[in-house]
Amino acid sequence: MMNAQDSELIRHNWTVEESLALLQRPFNDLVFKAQAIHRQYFDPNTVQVSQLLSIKTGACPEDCKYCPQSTRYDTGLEKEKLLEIDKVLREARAAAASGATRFCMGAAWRSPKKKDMPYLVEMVREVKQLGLETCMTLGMLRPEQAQELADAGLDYYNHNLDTSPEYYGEIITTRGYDDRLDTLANVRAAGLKVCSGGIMGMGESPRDRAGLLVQLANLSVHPESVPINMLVRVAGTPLANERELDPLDFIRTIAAARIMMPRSHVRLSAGREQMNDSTQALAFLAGANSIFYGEKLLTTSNPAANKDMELFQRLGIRPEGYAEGQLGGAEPLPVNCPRRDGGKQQFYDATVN
Ligand code: SAM
Ligand code: DTB
Ligand code: SF4
Repeated sequence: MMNAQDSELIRHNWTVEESLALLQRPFNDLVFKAQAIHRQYFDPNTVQVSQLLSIKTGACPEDCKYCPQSTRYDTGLEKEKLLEIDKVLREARAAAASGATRFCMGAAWRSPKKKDMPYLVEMVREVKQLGLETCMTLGMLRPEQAQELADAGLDYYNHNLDTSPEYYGEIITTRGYDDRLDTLANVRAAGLKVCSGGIMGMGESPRDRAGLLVQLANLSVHPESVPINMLVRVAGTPLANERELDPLDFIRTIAAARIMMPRSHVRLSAGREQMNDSTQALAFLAGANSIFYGEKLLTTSNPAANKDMELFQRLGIRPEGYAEGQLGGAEPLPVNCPRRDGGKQQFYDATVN
């Protein structure tokens, strides 16, 4: 239900000029506005924690210039067949035990094949039984595939728009922007929650970053989850030598995403390992409230879990779903799951008001 505040702040008619004007505001004004909006919709000291697993690695036929998994670039990646369900479940149990509340499974596919669907359905069912939220990112989905995954109990589907419609052709030629929008529409129509965002630092202009945010914010329902990735420059990919984006411009993008999609979780996504703690702290101040946790993203590395928990502790941040009285997820919880004691031991035992 929309209240008066929502109807003013939750908009779907953003223009690129407005979005660009946000990105170009004085930094303090922009971050202050983002934090003020953030506080109207979220606990400012809580961050959602997801863990990623690559269930099928490498040998992807697509030509995404940023991606180490494309078969077209020699990145030295060892390709792997589809992981066995037992192996996925072992990883999911470990993720739950170390504090993640969502488990995201990614495959280096253009789109899933018919023969893969029973395996994917079974995987969703079993991971859900562990009390974790489930997310998949498998490439393009047709309506009936999205429905099959939704019926299996999948919670989220990740499919990024990556950049603006204008810049997209510089980065990917094997599928178009409209293909991506079609998949997002199919995912939404199936009743799945949408996770969609992009990558910063691919040589795009501020107007392209503004254009991406407009595409996301003007969807008929805002994506529930908006991953803002900093390009991980992988040797062998065409973007390996791209100039590093000013971290403050990355923070600006997070702040504008927070302002334009106030109720969405904005994820400080790939690229954290290359960021210092202060940049990450600024991202949380600008309204980021989700991270990928665990030593690995899909194929590249991520900060060690203990380093993240130390940062959370220094910032007085609690992982979402762990505060007393806020325990989420379906029972039964796995043995050793920190949610059994509210996560107090593992994460955070100071009181922040
Ligand atoms: N193959 C599927 C697809 O492309 O939709 C799913 C997996 S794909 C690796 C998921 C997303 O990871 C991409 O859309 C892209 O946004 C992100 N990604 C891939 N390589 C990246 C990199 N080097 N740096 C930052 N993000 C990256
Ligand atoms: C997203 O936006 N970022 C994640 C997830 N969705 C699938 C992937 C990041 C991948 C980074 C490069 C790699 O580890 O291969
Ligand atoms: Fe394939 Fe996805 Fe990588 Fe593109 S981003 S090359 S579709 S794995």
